[in-house]
Amino acid sequence: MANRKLYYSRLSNNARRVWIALLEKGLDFELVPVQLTGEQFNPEFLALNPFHHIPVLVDDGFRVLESVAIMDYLEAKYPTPPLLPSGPQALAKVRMIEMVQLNEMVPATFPLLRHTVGIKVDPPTLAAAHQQVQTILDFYESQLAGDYFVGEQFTCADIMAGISIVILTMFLDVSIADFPKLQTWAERVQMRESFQQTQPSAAEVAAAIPGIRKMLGG
Ligand SMILES: N[C@@H](CCC(=O)N[C@@H](CS)C(=O)NCC(=O)O)C(=O)O
Repeated sequence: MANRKLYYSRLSNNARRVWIALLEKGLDFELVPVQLTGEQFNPEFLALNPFHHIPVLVDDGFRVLESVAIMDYLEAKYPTPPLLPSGPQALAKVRMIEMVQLNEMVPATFPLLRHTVGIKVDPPTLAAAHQQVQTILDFYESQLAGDYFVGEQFTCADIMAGISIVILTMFLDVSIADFPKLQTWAERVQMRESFQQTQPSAAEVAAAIPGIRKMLGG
C-alpha cells in the first residue's frame, strides 16, 4: 500500500473531486475521514490545513491542500491515465469549465441549498440563483462536443461539472430535461465506477441535513 492519505468527508464535493481523480488514476490511497462537526479544528488537522478545510492529500510525506491544486499535483506526478488534455484549446476549455464551476456555479447553488434545507431565502434571491444556474447549464450544453467536454477524453472538467450536476438534479430539485446533451453526458459520467463508488446515499444526505442547516446559519 502506497503512503498516500486523503483527508475527506463522504459528503464533501471538494473532497469528492480528488477522491474520483485518485480512483480514475488507479492509485492506492487511504481515506481518512474528518468529521466536519469539529474535528477540522483539532490541532493535528490544523497542522495539515490551517484553513480547517478538507480535502488534504499527503503523498509520501508531501502535503497538498486545495482540491484543484491537488488534482494538478496528481496529474503532474501520475500522468497516466491523463485527466487533462494537452492541446492549448482543449486545456483552456477544461480550465474554463472548472473555473465556471467554482466561480459561477458554487455561489449560485448556495441559495438553492439554503432553501432545500429549510432556511428562508427571499424569493428574488432564489429566482436569481435559479436563473444563474440555467445560464450555466446552457453554457455547459454549448460546450459538450462528444462523449465528454473535450471529445472522447474524460477529464477534470467532467469530474467537477459532473459532481455538481448530480447534486443539482438529485438534491436541489433542478431539472436538466431541457438540455439533452447535458442529460446524456450526466448519465454517462454517473455510470463511471469512480462516480458510483463515491456517491453518497440518499440516507447519508438526509442524515446530514440538520448539520448542513446549522453550518449555513439556519
Ligand atoms: N477551496 C477549497 C474548499 C474546501 C472546503 O471548503 N471544504 C469544506 C468541505 S466541502 C470544509 O472543509 N469545511 C469545513 C470548514 O471549513 O470548517 C478546496 O477546493 O479544497
